[in-house]
Amino acid sequence: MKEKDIQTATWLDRIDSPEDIRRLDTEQLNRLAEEIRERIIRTVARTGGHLASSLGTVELTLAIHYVFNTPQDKLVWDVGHQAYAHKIITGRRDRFATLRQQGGLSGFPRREESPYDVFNVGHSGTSISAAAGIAEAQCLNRQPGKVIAVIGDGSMTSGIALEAFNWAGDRKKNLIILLNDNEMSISPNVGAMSAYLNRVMTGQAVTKLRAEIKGFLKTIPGIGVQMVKFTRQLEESLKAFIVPGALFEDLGFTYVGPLQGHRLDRLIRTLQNVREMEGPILVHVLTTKGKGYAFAETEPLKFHGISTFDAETGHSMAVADPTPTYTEVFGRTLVRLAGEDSRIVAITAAMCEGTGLTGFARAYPHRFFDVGIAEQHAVTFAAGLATEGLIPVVAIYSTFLQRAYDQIIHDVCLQNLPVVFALDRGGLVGDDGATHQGMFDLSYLRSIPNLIVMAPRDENELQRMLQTAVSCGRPAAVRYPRGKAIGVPLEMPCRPLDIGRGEIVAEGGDLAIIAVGMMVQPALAAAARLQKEGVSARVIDARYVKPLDEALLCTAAADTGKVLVVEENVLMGGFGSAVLELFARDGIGPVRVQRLGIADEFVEHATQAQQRRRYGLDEDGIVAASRRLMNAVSPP
Ligand SMILES: Cc1ncc(C[n+]2csc(CCOP(=O)(O)OP(=O)(O)O)c2C)c(N)n1
Repeated sequence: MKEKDIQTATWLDRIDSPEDIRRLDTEQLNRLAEEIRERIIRTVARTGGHLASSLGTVELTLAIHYVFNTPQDKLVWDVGHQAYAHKIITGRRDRFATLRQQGGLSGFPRREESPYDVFNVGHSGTSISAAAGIAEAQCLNRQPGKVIAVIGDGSMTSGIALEAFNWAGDRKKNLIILLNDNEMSISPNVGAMSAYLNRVMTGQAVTKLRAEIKGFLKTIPGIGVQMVKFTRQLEESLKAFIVPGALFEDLGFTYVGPLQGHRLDRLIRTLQNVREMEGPILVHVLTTKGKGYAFAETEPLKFHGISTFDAETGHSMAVADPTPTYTEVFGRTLVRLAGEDSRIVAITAAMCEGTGLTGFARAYPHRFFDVGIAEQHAVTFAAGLATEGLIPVVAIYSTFLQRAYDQIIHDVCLQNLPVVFALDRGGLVGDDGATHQGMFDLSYLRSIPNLIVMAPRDENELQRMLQTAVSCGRPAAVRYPRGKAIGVPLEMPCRPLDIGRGEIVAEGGDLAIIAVGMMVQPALAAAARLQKEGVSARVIDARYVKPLDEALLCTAAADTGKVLVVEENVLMGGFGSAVLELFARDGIGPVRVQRLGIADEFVEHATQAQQRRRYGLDEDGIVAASRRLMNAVSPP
């Protein structure tokens, strides 16, 4: 940097790596923290992203990089949505403006991006397992260094985190867990662990009170000393309530805290001590979600994950559009159906708002269950409810349901229980990127016996499918996309569908475009364009990935001899595979089949439209594939 630049530079301009931070004093660090906050707010206002969580960890991030020798010391983030400050100070400051955009920085830590990103994340609860693995490997490799996991109180409730915690407490390897406790998951945190952490926080006050009572009792002549003895006896049994972190101590960790997470001086001093300690350590850090940005502090839920907004007012920049999202239509339909059938209950794994269940929770609080970030538990819990005659609807993002695969098979489908899976964010999800794509579900669900798998082409079909699912008496999954619906009217009364029946939505005889879910609309638009070129395409909305409408699909193949199958799912094992398997089994032919879907690769962050374009999953792509199919040499 030139002399003149140095004079006008902010502190942030001088930070190219954590090395630069280690040269600052506390006051300079505090100013740097403010500049980082400002940078995060301004950037996320333009790109969208996870704001509140990242604002809450600015001081913690600086303290970690100040005290520990990163990247030799390994820092593992949980979920990774709170790691924006980490990105900014680890050499990515100038690229931060590209956050979550095609070709830009990922919204989550990525090993491919930086040596400071030790482990790729996006799903909750993995940090302790990963850090424990790294700690074991360091031992085996006789490699020095500290391993630090940063996990939120919400993620700490997930099964994998508790499994890892159980393991690490016993293995006694050097492992530092920084529990970032802001009392929030996306919504306020739930469960006994959260209640315990709350007691630990207030336990400090109890300890003080206990000392005061003891002092007071001693002053009472005669009975005072006896009382103090009695208090001591009580103390052991009360330990769990009044000694901060006793639960963690009992499980093999040294507990440190609770610590004020926005006081850099104290954080640094404590972490310097912790760095010298051996064995598994849990440092309990109290932070405020949205810290330093009043709008986010007041409404941490709104600013957890937000699209573009005006940084001055906090108002969303999204263009007002009355068309509901699929999520909203799902939520409203479920409230309506629950009014008609008291057996319907709803379950979320810490995603009440995201999955559109807020209205349900308000209307039927006793029939609504937020189980925390615990997808496996959510599914088996639903199975338990179903054995007692209830109709549970488990609303989960497609990507997170991956966690509960065995529970779907072993606990729901094997017993043929009427659990409904409402799979939100099916298909390509956009800027959250590779960890959040819902592109595997058709493949991972269609191989499971007893399970019905459907995908709606519009919101009216969504309500019909949901009605079909809650009334079919078997396990059923309805898979729908992220974002706005089509804007079609919702028919009332809403009629359920025949199971396993697709529909011809455009007549034609030159080729058949068989689409499922959100691919039906671009298929229709493509057919209209092809018509102008003199090609008449029959468009079929398959509706069901399982069971297939075999007669409809085989007739289309026989009539046209040319079939294009379109799905927003990985090509392997998905809907197109099901169609090919059907044609092979029944010896349908001669027929030429082409498939459009997602290639055998992970899909990086970009807009949904960009992602769809990449795989030809839009009108242009379907037109181009249809032309190729028409021009291909006819089968013998
Ligand atoms: C397996 C899984 N389920 C759900 C989510 C969605 N999700 C992202 S962040 C989050 C809350 C995390 O809370 P916490 O760990 O306390 O972090 P905070 O945002 O409060 O800092 C949830 C539920 C996820 N990422 N992974």
